[in-house]
Amino acid sequence: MSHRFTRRQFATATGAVALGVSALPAASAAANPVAAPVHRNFPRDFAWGTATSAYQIEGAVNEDGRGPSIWDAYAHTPGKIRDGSNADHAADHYRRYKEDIQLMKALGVNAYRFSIAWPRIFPQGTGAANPKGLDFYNRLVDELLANGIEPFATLYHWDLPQALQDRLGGWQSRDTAKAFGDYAGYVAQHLTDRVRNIFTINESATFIDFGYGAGPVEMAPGVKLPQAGLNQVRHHVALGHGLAVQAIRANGRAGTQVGPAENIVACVPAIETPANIRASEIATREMNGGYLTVILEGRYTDGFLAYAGKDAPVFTAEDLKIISSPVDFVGINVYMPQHYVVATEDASGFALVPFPSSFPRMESDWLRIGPEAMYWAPRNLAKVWNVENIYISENGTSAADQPDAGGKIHDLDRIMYLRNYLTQLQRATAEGVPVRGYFQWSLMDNFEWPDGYDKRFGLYHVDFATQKRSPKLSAEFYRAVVAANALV
Ligand code: PNW
Repeated sequence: MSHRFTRRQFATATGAVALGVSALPAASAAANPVAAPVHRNFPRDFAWGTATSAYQIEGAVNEDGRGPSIWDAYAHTPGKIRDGSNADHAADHYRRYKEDIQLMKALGVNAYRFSIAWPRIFPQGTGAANPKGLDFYNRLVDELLANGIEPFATLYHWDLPQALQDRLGGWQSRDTAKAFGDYAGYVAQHLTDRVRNIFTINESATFIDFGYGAGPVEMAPGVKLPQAGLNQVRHHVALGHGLAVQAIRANGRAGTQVGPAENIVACVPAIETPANIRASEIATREMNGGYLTVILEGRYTDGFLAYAGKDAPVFTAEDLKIISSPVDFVGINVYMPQHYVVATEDASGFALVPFPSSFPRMESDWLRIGPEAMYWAPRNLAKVWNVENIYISENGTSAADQPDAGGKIHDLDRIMYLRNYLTQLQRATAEGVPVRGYFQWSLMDNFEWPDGYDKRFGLYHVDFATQKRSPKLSAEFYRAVVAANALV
């Protein structure tokens, strides 16, 4: 039998609406549970922001004494970037930052996460500072504050000064960790009179695995290390984080809030039973063993060391103390569930469930759609380590973004993605998970690393030929959420 409406059924259905049957009598309206609106609010004083990073938007790579970074060299190497592009001009934010702050204002956000380009501040990585480089961030911060937007600065979003790569092999050397600490101290001295929140390092997991490992994606510097070398890089990056925390405490204004911005390995219970939930907590600790766990506990877990075996990093007890310097908050970038987890009877207590090939994804092939990661990642962070202040330092998606005849982009898929993830975030905050703010990635389309300009993550569309910015439909969605401080 056909499932289509017969002509008669169709006539009856439309007829009912035409006759006004949908206008229910008052008494039954009051009794109708559908009529009761549920306010899914976020906490008072919640920070609503957007996020960007220096190399992805600034351009002006030779301006005002900026030194080269590993991403300049990498992007200019033929064959490395999917569309053959580089970020020499990117979104020209270095010149258009005032206009871009007005885009934020139009969204109604009260916070902005940006990154500082280390090679603008120290063109050679160490040595003489470049005051003109710092001046850009002074102008940016002043303009943000004048517009009522709280600046959150990230110190390292992957644009390592090329000089440190040439001289030291980048993060393969602990001297790079030390140089990073010195740079952090300098920034703290000059900006923390106005910048109250600092993220140290963005997504160590991503730039280490893709920059130094044999991962499915390659990023700068594009060095392929064996496992032992990779674990040593990991250790140096964690050490760099700890040295930066200490330098900010020593040189920054008292009360400056500092923490990492990590691509947490989000472990989600495959089915939310008590046993699987417990397994997801155990997995969270083990699967983040190379970075968040050592930062928050001051030790590598037995599981991490056993798994690494002879490839374990070389470290001292003093290193672990530095790495675990107390932080004020933990920032996590949440895009997807890295793993679904079930409980097991064996010693480990958990198993990772393989993903079926039909698991849904957004436009970037790595971006799996699993909104409940936005509940479980902060929930397990708070549960496992008693973290009291959490920021979602990034969340967002690429989309095909096809303009209609009038040029408007109706990015319903991005709205779908954001609404579902924010629903799970509200579930977390309603249960008391201490998430203090959310930074949507990204304010506008930008240079998406090895994907070049081929993948667009912005709430604002950027025409890279004219640098014109236009709001997509998702910008209107986000503005409505921020204005209501609730799901809409
Ligand atoms: C993050 N993955 O990168 C970065 O912090 C941003 O700079 C970037 O633009 C954004 O997310 C969107 O990609 C990631 O393959 C890159 O799992 C790749 C992955 C995750 C995060």
